[in-house]
Amino acid sequence: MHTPLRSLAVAVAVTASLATSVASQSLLDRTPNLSGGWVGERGTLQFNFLHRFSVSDAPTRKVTNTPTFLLSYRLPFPLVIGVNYATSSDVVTTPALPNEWEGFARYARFGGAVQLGYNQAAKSADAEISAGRSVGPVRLLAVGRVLSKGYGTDTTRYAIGGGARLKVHRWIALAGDVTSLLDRRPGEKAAWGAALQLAIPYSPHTFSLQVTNTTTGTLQGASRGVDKVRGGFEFTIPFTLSRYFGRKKTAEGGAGAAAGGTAVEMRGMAFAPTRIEVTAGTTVAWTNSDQLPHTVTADDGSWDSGPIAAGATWRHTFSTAGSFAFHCTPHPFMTGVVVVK
Ligand SMILES: [Cu+2]
Repeated sequence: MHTPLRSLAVAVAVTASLATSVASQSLLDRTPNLSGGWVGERGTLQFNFLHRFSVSDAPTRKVTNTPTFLLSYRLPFPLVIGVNYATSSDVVTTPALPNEWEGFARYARFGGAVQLGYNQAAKSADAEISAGRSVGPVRLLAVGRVLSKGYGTDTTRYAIGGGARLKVHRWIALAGDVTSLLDRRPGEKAAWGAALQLAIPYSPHTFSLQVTNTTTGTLQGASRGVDKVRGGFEFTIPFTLSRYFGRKKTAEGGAGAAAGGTAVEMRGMAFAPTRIEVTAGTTVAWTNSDQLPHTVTADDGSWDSGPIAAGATWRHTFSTAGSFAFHCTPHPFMTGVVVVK
């Protein structure tokens, strides 16, 4: 078998063996140059701003900025469609095409993800298979990429990469990756990136401070390193459209559930109702209708749901009379009480 193909087969095998569930779209789950296979939360429009810059030598010390904007939408099934737009791109230099567009679709299944896209600057159909596996605070990532017309040439290029992130706190992670084109040409370096990944507490945003030798955030841009270190940051902004469009339907369901008197909904960063009265022996169900995880945690610590994913329901049976105040751990302003008679 031809060497690049064999290497790619190995990469795919490694990727497949790493496959476990892919977490939601957060910089805390990925590295600067690997997507981590995210597809985002259902009904969420995502706007990510990746900004990289380099500084030329003295005396000019010219700062060159290379921003990549991502706009994507997650469909009801695990498929995200999106477009990356980058300027000051160096993906295609002959002729110089500083504006780079990449449209793509990414589908997550069995813990891995497959991405198919088209890079307009390179006139190239590009694909990626990716996977991640979490082992405690460590998450390992692997990718294999095919660029049908790599960097504006008529040559199909292949790349393999791997990375890891170490979660050091609920809101802080360290991340790094290395990706290499197979059969690298002169001037082409292995791509690498290192980052401090931060969740912005009590918000759906994440932020990355990074250094890397890549330019843009497209598959082609993220597969090739150059002889220049860039600083950069990325900011992720999810817009939960389903919060606006899905409201009526869910509100009706909520009202119906409330009539039963044993259901609490988590919506719009609040419990509804905030107070519920039940008889001893009753099971209360909390359903998370938001697009981010919540918890139901007793103020006295006697019971705790742990993270309840978007759309999931958690139940707890109250066997003794009393008043049980609870809150959400990541959002302590979310409070409620169960009164058991
Ligand atoms: Cu919460």
